[in-house]
Amino acid sequence: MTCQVVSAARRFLSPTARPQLEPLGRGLINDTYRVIEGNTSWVLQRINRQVFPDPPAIMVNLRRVTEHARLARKGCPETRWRLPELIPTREGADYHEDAAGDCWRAMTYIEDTLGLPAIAEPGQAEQVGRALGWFHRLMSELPADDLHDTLPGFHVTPGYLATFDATLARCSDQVRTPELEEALIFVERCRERAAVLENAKAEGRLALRVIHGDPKLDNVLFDRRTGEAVSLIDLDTVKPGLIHYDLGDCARSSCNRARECSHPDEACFDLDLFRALLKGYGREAGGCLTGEDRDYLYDAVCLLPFELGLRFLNDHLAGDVYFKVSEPGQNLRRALGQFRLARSIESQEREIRAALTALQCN
Ligand code: GN1
Ligand code: MG
Repeated sequence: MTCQVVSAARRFLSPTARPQLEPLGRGLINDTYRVIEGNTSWVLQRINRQVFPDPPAIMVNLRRVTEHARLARKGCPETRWRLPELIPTREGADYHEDAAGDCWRAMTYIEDTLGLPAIAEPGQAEQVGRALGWFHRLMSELPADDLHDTLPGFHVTPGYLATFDATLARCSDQVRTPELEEALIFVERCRERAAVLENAKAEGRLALRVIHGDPKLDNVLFDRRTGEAVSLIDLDTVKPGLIHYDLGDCARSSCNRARECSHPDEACFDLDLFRALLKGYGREAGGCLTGEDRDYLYDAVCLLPFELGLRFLNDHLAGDVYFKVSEPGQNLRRALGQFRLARSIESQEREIRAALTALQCN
């Protein structure tokens, strides 16, 4: 572990502590570590300043959201649902800014849990749906304008399209490999539909609520013993938004038979997993969805893999400056994986719409 990480960890510890540190999770933006002190652990994160320009605003949101969850849990102590809590620095601040200008924060580690690299059976997808439904229900008690918009433009697909167009114009001399060609053709095919959610928002059909912003499978924690979902972590993107972004993102990540880093050929949307995800969501999110919300759910399921693919593709063309990569071309392959997933969704439109119509909201 580098000196910078160790000395950041020390800001949250007593001066004599001798912690052990190990990398944690598979996040593509922040750097995350587990800090182990005897029998207890906590989580240390370096906030990526390139992506999140205003760490104090993130911390205000985090405090609000985690405090709300803490109070809800106090009122219902037997609940299985938990959110991480903030751990202050030795001086009592919410985060520490080091000499290099990096921001560090600490949060509780939710013990006896694990993340799943992929969904193996519908019961697990149902648990993921319950986790997102629980989160939406809990956050529905907070007014959306109580939170800062920490990442303006996040999930605004037409904005990503405009950025992509500018990037592509700058790299017109890129060699058009068959993979790149396939990706570019797919973008043109979907271009017209890119604004569907933003238009519905502008027309007042869809309202802003407090959303998670990144409810991918990696961010759901399962109880090691019972296999039940108990938490949704990674709260930097919790902010005002459309719950459609969350549902679409959760479905693209949990109902894909392949993983984000798998070969693009393996991408395939699994209907059984999707039905199970909706069953779990409907059970928890009781009454959160309006009739108009439901009208746009299919669009969201189609749009979110396209949007993420477009973001990966843009980053590939821009030189891999946003998403971490472990080898050249990885962002292009990730983009193709998302685009093929979107195609698999389109080819099952009728069945997906039927599953959405059957979605029960108690
Ligand atoms: C990023 O850092 P991580 O892995 O939590 C990204 C999400 C993407 C996701 C794809 C702030 O999340 O939007 O869906 O990668 N987060 C941000 O794996 O851009
Ligand atoms: Mg995230």
